[in-house]
Amino acid sequence: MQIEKHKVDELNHQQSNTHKRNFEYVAADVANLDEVLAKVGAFNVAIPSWALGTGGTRFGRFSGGGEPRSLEEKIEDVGVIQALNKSSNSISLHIPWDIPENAASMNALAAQLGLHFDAVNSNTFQDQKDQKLSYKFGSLHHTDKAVRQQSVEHNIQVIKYGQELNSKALSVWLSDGSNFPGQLNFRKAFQNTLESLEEIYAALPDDWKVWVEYKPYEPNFYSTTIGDWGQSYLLASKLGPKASTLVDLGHHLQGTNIEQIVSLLLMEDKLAGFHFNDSKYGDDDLTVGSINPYQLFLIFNELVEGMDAKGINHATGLGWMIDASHNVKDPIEDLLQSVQAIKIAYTQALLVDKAALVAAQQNNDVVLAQEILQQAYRTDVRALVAEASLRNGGAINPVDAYRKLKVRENLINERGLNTVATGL
Ligand code: RM4
Ligand code: MN
Ligand code: MN
Repeated sequence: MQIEKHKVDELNHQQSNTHKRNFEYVAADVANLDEVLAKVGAFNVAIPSWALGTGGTRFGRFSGGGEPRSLEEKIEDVGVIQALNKSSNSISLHIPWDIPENAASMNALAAQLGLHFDAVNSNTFQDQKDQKLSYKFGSLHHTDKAVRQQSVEHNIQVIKYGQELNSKALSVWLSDGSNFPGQLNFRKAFQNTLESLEEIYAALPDDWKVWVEYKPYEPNFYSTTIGDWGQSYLLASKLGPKASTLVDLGHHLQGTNIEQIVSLLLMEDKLAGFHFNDSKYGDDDLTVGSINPYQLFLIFNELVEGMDAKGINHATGLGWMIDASHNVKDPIEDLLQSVQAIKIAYTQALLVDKAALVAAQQNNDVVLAQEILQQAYRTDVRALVAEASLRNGGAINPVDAYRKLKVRENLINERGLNTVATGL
């Protein structure tokens, strides 16, 4: 299904008076309004191919109707998201969940919808049908060289698929670890991982990057071989300039100061980008901004400050991706909400009075520093986000438009009620 632009325009028209009033109210206090709107308008977040179907947990999965049955249909769903929010112009594939059998036609379909392919993700955390050796005890870190070799080859194969789609980065997330004390020699596991990653690194095309994701636990519950940003950073440093650390917001123990991690990785040119999601307890993969929007704002505050210090382009300098999915929402609505939450946090971070904050920090004026941050955080910037979307031809309110245009009902008519997408 494709969204007709005139229908979005019509809905916007119906909401234009309210929008104008809200926009003028907030815009009056924004000194660099055009710059803010241009930056928000240029900001895009990649959609994960594995989150377009209804997500599940290990206890069950409750599929919704009209789920995409093929990669084509997933690309079409991202086209719907992009048509509504004009901030989701790329899709990130997980291989082998989504193998692009016919790259030329995938590229053509994506281009027709104004999309391109973002980072490709490898999968050595599950055994596939007909796979020779098992990943039960890990992949790149495995004690058996033959298993390591098989997982290296899989990653190289993923790069090849990615090249055909004009992707520029490989994301590696390993579930490798141990479930019980004594199971693993940490040092050997780390060294095996490094050696395996070195082989993958050597196979990267010149203009490619490899992004190393970390996660403290699950599915292994005693140790994870790339368990935190220190371990990822160590690997990325040893590998070389094409390697950096990917921060998935759900991959931290409770209370971790993620914004500080982000700040330092950025300082060291080792921040690859993000898998955005939100969490209450662990890797919950909840809708971005649904649990802790203040933390998201604080992360964006560090990002904006750090990227500006280095002259990095906000829209294109880092990898912005969502990695969220759950089983009680319509996946497209969930993704629309996530992108909105990211844009809201980003816009608020752009409103921080940086000169005043620098002065307050210099003077150790703790109260004023907090006032400055919260002045931006407590500004209702939704009309600024809406205005940026409107100027790009998107909807003032993407979720509302999705419902009013009856997109899910149309998808169910087209694809049926009992469809199950590959993915989480
Ligand atoms: C992991 C991790 C990876 C994602 C898989 C599906 O927890 O977040 O990025 O690819 O889940
Ligand atoms: Mn992730
Ligand atoms: Mn995760």
